[in-house]
Amino acid sequence: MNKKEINIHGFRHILHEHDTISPDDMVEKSDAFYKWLNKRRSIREFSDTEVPKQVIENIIKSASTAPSGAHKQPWTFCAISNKELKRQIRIAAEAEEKETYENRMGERWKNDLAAMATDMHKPFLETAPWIIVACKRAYEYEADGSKHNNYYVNESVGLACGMLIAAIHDAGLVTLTHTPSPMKFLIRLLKRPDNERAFLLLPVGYPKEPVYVPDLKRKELDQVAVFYE
Ligand code: IYR
Repeated sequence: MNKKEINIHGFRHILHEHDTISPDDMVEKSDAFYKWLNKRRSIREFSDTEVPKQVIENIIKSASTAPSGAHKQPWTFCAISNKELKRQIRIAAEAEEKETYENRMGERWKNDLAAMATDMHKPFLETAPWIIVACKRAYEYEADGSKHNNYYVNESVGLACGMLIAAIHDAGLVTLTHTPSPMKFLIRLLKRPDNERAFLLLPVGYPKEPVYVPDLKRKELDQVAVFYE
C-alpha cells in the first residue's frame, strides 16, 4: 500500500489522490470544457443586480488555487461593492482613460480598438455590483522588517486572474479585464501597502439585458498550436 506521507529534505509530502479519467471520457470532457469556456465573452455593459458576497468569496478562493512561483501566492484580490468607493474609482479611472484615449494611444491602437466599442467612459465601474482589483505583491516584509522579492510575480498573478475569470464564467456571471493605465490611483484609493501594485481591474456582475458583443472570431487551432509528433 502507498504511504500516506513521506519526508523530502525535511518537508512533509502527502499522497495526492489524482482523479484518473479514461481516454474516451477525457476526449468528451475536454471537448465539453472547451465548448463551455468558448461561450465566455468580455462584457462592457452591466446590470446593477446584486451578487451575493459569498459568490465573490468563492470565486476568489478558486483564483487563489493558482500555481505561483515558490508557492508565494503573490496576490491580493480587493473586492469592492461600496458605492462611494466605486464612484471614486470610476472618477479616477476615467481621468486616466481620458488622457490615454486623447494623448497616449497612437492611431493604430485606436483603430485596433474601434471594433471593441470602448472609450474613456467607464459607467460599469459604478453599475456592476462588484469590482475586483487584482493586486500583485512584488515583495514581502519579513517579521524583522527586511524585504524579500517574490518570484515570477506577473506570471503568477496572470494565472490567478485567468482562473478568476473562469470561476466568474462558471458562476454564470460576466466580467471585463479593464486596464486603466497607470493604475497607481487604485493602490491609493484602496489604501494598499507599498509592496502591492494593481494588476487588473475586473467588474463582476450580470450583463445588461439585452447585451451585444462584437462579432469576433477566435483563432483556429492550427493558428495557435504547433504539434511536434
Ligand atoms: N485601457 C483602456 C484601453 C483598452 C486597451 C485595450 I489593448 C483593450 O483591449 C481595451 C481597452 C480601456 O480599458 O478602455
